[in-house]
Amino acid sequence: MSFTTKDVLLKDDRPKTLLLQKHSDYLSGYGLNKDDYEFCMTEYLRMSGIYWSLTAMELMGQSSRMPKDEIIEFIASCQDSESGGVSASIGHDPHILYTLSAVQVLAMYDRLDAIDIEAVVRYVVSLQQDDGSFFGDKWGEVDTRFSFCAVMCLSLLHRVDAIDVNKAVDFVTSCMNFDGGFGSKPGSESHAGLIYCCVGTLSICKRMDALKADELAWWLCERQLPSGGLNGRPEKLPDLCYSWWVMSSLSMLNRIHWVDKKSLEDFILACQDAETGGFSDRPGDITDPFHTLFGLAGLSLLGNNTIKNVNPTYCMPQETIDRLKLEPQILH
Ligand code: GRG
Ligand code: ZN
Repeated sequence: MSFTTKDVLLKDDRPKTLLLQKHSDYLSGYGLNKDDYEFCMTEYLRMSGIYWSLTAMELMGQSSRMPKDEIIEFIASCQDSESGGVSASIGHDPHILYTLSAVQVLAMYDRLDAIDIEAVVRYVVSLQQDDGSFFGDKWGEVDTRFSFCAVMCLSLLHRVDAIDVNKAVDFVTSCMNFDGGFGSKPGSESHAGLIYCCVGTLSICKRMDALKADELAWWLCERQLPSGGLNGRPEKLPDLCYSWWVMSSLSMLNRIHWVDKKSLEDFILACQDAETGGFSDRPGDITDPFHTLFGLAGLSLLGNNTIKNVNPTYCMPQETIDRLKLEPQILH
């Protein structure tokens, strides 16, 4: 057995301040050249890419630099007229992940009228199974991620009542493990990303009472490594996106003070690229919009007041959640 901890070392010449202007320039330039190799290779997740970028820009107060009309038109042309679901890109198959991203973007823009909402509701309802779980699309994969996407999507549309909420909650709680954590399906290993999805589902359904809050928060704060960064499960390297999956969950549990905030902030800042802008998974790696959102959102949860408040359940600006009059449950 090895007792060495998998971790990274933060270098002395790492970025130590928040480079907001760099990140805004990075995201507003992303995808301007549609022939760019990386942009082409990520077409299969374009709709989520738009959600990550727009949310990050909103949190920096820079969303006016995004091509709003082009984005709304793109989303409308990704809705499938048969199923009502939304795809990642034009001509792709609809999936609940991209349906959620589309609804999140339209909610931020206050333009939910741009797609057929009743058709979205029908699509989400059609994916719920007898045991309360959700398929991701017509091919039938079940995952607690999809439960969260379904519930969040319908809540943004004020239509959670269209599904069987009790059964959805029962399925999610059936994925709870002895350590208080959650996996992708019953019996699957606890993983911080899926814990966020399950706690988020219970937060939206106002069933946080179903959690073992102390056990779960203990498992979550144990994810912090000497570098200050967080991993997603034991024996794994730290990754910036877990600053979101772990800290948002701890926030909903009202226990973010269980991690060392200062060293986590140092780790997040070290994941910035001072030349290109953007954040990467670990210091020195290549940046991307996904980690850029979770870097900024993580710093927002840590109380950075140059970034707008992010809602820990929805990973959207708190001002959007307030405008929609949504009140996800947070433990007190
Ligand atoms: C609204 C923010 C938001 C999300 C929508 C899709 C989704 C809901 C949540 C995804 C949650 C999740 C499963 C995150 C984990 C992502 C990730 C880094 C997976 C990598 O897993 P491994 O096992 O990596 O390859 P590790 O770090 O364990 O080595
Ligand atoms: Zn990551």
